[in-house]
Amino acid sequence: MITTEELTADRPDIDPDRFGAESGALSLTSATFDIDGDGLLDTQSFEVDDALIVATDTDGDGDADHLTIVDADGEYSAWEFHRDADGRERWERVDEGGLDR
Ligand SMILES: [Ca+2]
Ligand SMILES: [Ca+2]
Repeated sequence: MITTEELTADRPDIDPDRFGAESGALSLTSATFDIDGDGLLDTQSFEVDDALIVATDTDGDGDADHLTIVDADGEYSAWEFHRDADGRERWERVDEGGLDR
C-alpha cells in the first residue's frame, strides 16, 4: 500500500471498521504522548469517523505496536502488531469488549 505524506500528515491511514489482522503496519507520524515516561513521544490518539484510536509505538521504530479502537457505541478492541520471522506482518486482537458494561 502506498501512502503519500499528504494523506498521513495529520493521522495514520486507518479504517476502524475494516481494521483486522491483515491491515499491515501502521506508521505513527506525529506521536504526542509519552506513555512510558522515557522522554520519547510514542503514542498518538486520533479520531476516524466516530471512532477513537490510540496507537503506541513501544519499540521506537516508527510503526505502531499496540492499537486500541473505541467506536461510537463504546465497543473497543485492542490489537498487537507482530512481524514474523518470514517478514509477514499481522495484527493480533488481544482484547475487546464494551466500556460501559
Ligand atoms: Ca516513551
Ligand atoms: Ca514499533
